[in-house]
Amino acid sequence: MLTSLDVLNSTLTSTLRFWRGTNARGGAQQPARHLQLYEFEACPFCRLVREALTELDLDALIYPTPHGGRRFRPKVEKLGGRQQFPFLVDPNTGESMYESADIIAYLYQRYGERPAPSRLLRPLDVSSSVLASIPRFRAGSRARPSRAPKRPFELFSFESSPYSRRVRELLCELELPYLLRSTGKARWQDLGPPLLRTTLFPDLPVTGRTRQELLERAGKVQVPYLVDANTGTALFESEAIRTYLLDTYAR
Ligand SMILES: N[C@@H](CCC(=O)N[C@@H](CS)C(=O)NCC(=O)O)C(=O)O
Repeated sequence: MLTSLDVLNSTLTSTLRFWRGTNARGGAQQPARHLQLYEFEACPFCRLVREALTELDLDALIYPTPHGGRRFRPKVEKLGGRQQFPFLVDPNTGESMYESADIIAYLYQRYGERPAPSRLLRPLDVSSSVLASIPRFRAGSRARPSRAPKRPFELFSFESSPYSRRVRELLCELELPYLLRSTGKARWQDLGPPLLRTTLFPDLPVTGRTRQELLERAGKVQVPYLVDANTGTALFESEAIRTYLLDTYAR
């Protein structure tokens, strides 16, 4: 019951952002080395950057920096001079930067094959992203004690996915780094939950870079999907993933 309410509430957050961060329009060039993004889930500016990652179909190493976090916040201060988020590091070009608008423009210019969305919409984007954080209250905002894994996890997710958000929030609070495998929808037939697609279009082959990979590796296309190479665990289902993370890494 509580889980269903939480999913509903997470759905409201995605609705307040007009479901941006759902579709991956291909064409972006995958960087040779993973982009590194220091951010926290509840931050409205960070959300705008995460949406761009989905829409450009870019993977990135996510280093969570919730309030009170001690694992990655000091690194950002060392690299950039202050604790402000989001902060992007691109090891391919040696560039690093603050400011969500600059990061989004950079990602589109460097890795997209189309112009970044107009900055004229920026005030609407920022205000709706601020509103979108409200239903989630403090989720993905404050650090909780945890044990650091040796290797980052892999998380198949797309920004607007209400279920994936619940997992990302916990990863963020526990300051657990992960390789975000962007799993945005590659065509309109993929809209809605996985069951709808398999019912309406049972014969449609899976398309999308990470969607095909997910099918091959895990047998179905559903997010969130967490892979923890530290323990050899791989899981679907947001509630099961949350329980696993709390049992294995929370202190
Ligand atoms: N104009 C900046 C604003 C960034 C910003 O204000 N970020 C807040 C979090 S939403 C922050 O870094 N706060 C400091 C902190 O969390 O310690 C942007 O668009 O990136």
